[in-house]
Amino acid sequence: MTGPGSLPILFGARYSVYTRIPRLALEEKGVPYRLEEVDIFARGGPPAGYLERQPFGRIPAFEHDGMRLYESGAIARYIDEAFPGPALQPADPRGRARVNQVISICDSYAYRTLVWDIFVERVSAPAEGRASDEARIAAALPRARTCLRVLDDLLQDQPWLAGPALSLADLHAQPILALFRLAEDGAQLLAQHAALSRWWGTMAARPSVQATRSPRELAV
Ligand SMILES: N[C@@H](CCC(=O)N[C@@H](CS)C(=O)NCC(=O)O)C(=O)O
Repeated sequence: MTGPGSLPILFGARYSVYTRIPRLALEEKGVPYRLEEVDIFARGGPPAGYLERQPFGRIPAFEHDGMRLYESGAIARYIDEAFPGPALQPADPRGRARVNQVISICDSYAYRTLVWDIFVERVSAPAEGRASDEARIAAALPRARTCLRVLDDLLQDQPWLAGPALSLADLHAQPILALFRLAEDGAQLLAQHAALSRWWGTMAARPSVQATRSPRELAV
C-alpha cells in the first residue's frame, strides 16, 4: 500500500464512460482526487502533450505520485490496490476471474454495441441534428440482447456481478448501461431482465454513482 501521498489526478471528461470507471473506484474507496478535464472530441483534438499520457488518444489517463497510467481497467485495479478503503476485488480466484470476465465482456462487446451503436445513434445523433442510423441500431440489437442476457445470467443468484460484494465488475458495467438505458430501445431491453434491472436500481442509489452522473443523465 502506498500512503496518502499526493492527490491522484484523472485526465478525462464527465461525459466519458471510461473516465467514469476509475472515478467510481475513487469514490467507492473514498479517495480524494482531481479531475482534469480533457475533451477528446474537441475540435482540434486533445490538448498538446496529451498523447504523452495516452498514446492512443483516448480518455482517461491517470497520474499518482509520479506514476503515469492509462487504460481504465488498469487504473481501477491500481486504485483498488494502492489505496485504503473497501476492497473492490474478491480474494478468491473464482471471484477475481468473474471480475476479469465481466470487464472483458464490457470492453469487447458491450461498449461498442450499447454505447456507440445504440445510445449514440438513438440519442446523440438526433441531439446533434443528425438522423439516427436505423440499420446500425437494428444490426446491434441482437448483440445488445446477448450482452444483457449474459450479465443477467451472472446475477441470478447474487447481488453483484462478481459475487456477494460490489466489485470492479459492477463499476465497469454501470457507466455503459447508464448511457444505454437513455435510449428507448435500451430502457425497454433492460426492463426485460429482472436481475439486471434489480442490480441497476441498487447501483443507481449508490453515492458514487450519483456523484459521477454524466451531463446526459443530468439533462433528463
Ligand atoms: N481501452 C480504453 C478505452 C478508452 C476509450 O475508448 N475512451 C473513449 C471515451 S469513453 C475515448 O477516448 N474515445 C475517443 C475515440 O474513440 O476517439 C480504456 O479502458 O481506457
